Amino acid sequence: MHIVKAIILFTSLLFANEGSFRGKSLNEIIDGKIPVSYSHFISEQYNIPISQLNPQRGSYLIISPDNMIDHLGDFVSFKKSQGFYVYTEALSNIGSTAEEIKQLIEETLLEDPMLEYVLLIGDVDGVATMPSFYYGPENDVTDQKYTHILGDDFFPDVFIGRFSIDSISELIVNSGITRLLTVVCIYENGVLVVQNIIIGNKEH
Ligand SMILES: [Ca+2]
Repeated sequence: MHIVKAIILFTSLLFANEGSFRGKSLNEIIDGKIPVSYSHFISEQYNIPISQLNPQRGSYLIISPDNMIDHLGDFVSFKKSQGFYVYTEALSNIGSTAEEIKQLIEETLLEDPMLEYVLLIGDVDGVATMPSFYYGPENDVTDQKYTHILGDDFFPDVFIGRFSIDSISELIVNSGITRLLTVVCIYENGVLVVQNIIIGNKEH
């Protein structure tokens, strides 16, 4: 009986560790602030009602080829208007390989536990090259490896996206579309009751 209990406890601890948010203890979660986009994940993993959490808008890291940096102004302003603290990093300051980019993401996450999103600008080839990781016989590409930072697991530790653009005009179209998408969440007593994606013009 004791052995069974011990096995169950050990298994629970294993899963608790795997499912923890960035290695934080229960007390650290309750006493501190958390990135709002992880509210539901943290609520489920730690079995805490969302109403007892302190979710706040976090940080947004943009990594861009040097020739695109000067065209990110409107998009950066938009993300700031959503409450994000925005980092912008030029590729030449980081390096030229996927491993060097991943190291920058890791350093940012370790210094700033409120990091929520990483946005890569540029396709894997072309005039605005942004490296990625390759795998398999078909030489497929994945950005997910950028998010495997904490723990020896395949749980992503940060959200990641990419504008796979090859020109400045494509960048403007991509950032424009993103600006026009608005996610509206309505909560009642900390419970999500309505979530809509609205497409509209910000000038309206
Ligand atoms: Ca992980």
